[in-house]
Amino acid sequence: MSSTNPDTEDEERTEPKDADTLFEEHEAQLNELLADVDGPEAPEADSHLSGLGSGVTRRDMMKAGAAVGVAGGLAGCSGTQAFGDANTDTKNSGNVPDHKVPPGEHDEYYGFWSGGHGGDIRVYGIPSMRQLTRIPVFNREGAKGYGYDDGTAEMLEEAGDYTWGDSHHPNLSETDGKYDGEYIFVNDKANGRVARVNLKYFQTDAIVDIPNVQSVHGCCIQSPDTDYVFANSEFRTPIPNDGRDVNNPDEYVSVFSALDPDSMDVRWQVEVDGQLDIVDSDKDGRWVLSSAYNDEEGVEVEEMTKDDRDDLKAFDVPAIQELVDAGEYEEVNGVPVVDGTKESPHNQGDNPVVRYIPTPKSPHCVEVTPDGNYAMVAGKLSPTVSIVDIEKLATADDPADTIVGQPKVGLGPLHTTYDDRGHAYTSLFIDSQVVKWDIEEAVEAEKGSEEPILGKIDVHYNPGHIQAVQGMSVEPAGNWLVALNKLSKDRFLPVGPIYPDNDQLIYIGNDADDETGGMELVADHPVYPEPHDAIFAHKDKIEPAKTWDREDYEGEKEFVTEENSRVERIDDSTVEVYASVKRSEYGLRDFTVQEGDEVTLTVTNIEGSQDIVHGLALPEYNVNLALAPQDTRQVTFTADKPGVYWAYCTYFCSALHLEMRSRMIVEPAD
Ligand code: K7E
Ligand code: CUA
Repeated sequence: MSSTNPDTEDEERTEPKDADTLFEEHEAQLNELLADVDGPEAPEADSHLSGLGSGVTRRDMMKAGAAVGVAGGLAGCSGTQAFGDANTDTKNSGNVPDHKVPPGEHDEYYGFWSGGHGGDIRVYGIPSMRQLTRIPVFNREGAKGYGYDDGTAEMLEEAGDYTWGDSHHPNLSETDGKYDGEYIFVNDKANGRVARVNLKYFQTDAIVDIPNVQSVHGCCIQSPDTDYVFANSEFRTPIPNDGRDVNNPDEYVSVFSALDPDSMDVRWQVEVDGQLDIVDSDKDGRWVLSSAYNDEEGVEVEEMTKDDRDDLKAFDVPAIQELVDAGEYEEVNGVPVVDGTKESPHNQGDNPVVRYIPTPKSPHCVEVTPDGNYAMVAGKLSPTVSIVDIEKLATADDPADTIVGQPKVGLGPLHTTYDDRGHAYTSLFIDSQVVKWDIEEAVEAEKGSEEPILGKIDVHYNPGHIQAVQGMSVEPAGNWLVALNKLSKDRFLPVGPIYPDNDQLIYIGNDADDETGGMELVADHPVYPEPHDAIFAHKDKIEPAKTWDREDYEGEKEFVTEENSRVERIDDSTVEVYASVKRSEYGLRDFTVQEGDEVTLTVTNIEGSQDIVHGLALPEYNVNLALAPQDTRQVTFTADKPGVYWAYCTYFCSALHLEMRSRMIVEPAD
């Protein structure tokens, strides 16, 4: 590996660039990296998918040569140079298992992707990368009738009635640190919400709009037993944000929120100094760590990037819960808010409830190792990853002493994931690479050392999150890794100016002593904008229902049979219509209401067979129900347009699907 430079860290600390220079250099460097791809280029012979880091690297190196120089100035690292000219003959070693899954066979793992500002969760099979379904969460979605039946529409309304969200971080619920297949919890960065997806039905069953926060970025569950769900507010605002202190940014705050995973109520919040970004839990139910940029508490980019260090916040959750139980809080908008600022009385003495740990430099993520020993904080504007020793959080006198290693990994480190053999993998946004490194070696090496690096692989291009199978749990699988690349540039047929992202599948099951450390690129996969993170679980951990269990809605909604399909007039202006549905008919061939009636339609799919789904759509009434077998849905609307309306089935369910209709007659008022 190339030379180490332990001085970098000090140089960076003593001579920070001024904000304008830093910002300009960063922009110029990004522009260079993204510049001048006019059209798809024929792949060079040696830049085939499995030809790692060859043609593409050289081409980009030509273009980005100057830029790398700038970035070197920015972050004090020569980054790709050690690898750019390396051996290009890195065709598939033959040791990679086939990622293609033959017709009729199943993938080994589920992958759950957040959909970014699409607001959904996408479900993929790993390793085939086939998309299996999408789960609408913060978005309305016609294909699943989500947001159209009364139940889901009311849930979305009560959670703020926004029509979209920005989902970033899906988390699987755990028992004993292992995925238990019950729920996914996911944040909405845009509107400060957290949602829960029930994995029995792959359906969103709760959304909470968290008081006192504007945006939620970091989101995690508490390991090992999902006793809490945690949410970081990224944007500082006055709280309550009701018009007070709008021109007084010193009064803006960020809070850390703890939710009850069953009721989805906010149990408490902690106000902090600085800001919060991403969050992860230790594996013992005590410490929860939040990374941060903008501890400067700036409102403009130059201020936000001014300082050389931003504080990681480590929350002592049981200690905070004790304060709340003892009434040591202020209630704001109905939520107990504990003072976790540096000056707080709770943070004096030997056992502060929030520890502030300086980390370089506007860092991005924090991810805890599968054994729970360390948390990795990727430096973003620093080429390092800071290794926090979690055991030391309770004992270190100086919080800075909890940082026990700081390997220099490359430019723009954002996210880290893990295999089952003591290796960490970090995404390098600016270098467009994934770097593999040895965790214990990095703890032993001097800070700023490149010695722990085992290899780097080019990805295409600009990776954000990377995830290895079960790398966030106590049971990492150590075989597949996906790099969620923000840009695909020239990798796919052009589809207009909004390009797909590119998720790349990388095999990490080999530890070869070569330039990539054995990592092999296996597949490109275009994705609709814009996933941020993903989480993977072995298929045996997830047990989806094949049909609805009607006990799950008994007492709330009727199970409508063919026999009790009927129209009930409740009063002069209210009508209830009940209809069953099966191949290829509705329980009512027609139903009549009066113009102006409020109509509640209750429909049950009485089929008992898996995969026989029916719909009920009513043209010009915006009615769109999707009904899985044994499910009942309701929709309420006002019959304000007289005429004949054909209710029809939206799922092509049988040879008589087209004939499968019912007629709604709306008689004119006079
Ligand atoms: Cu790095 Cu929102 Cu996890 Cu995007 S976040 S990349
Ligand atoms: Cu039921 Cu088509």
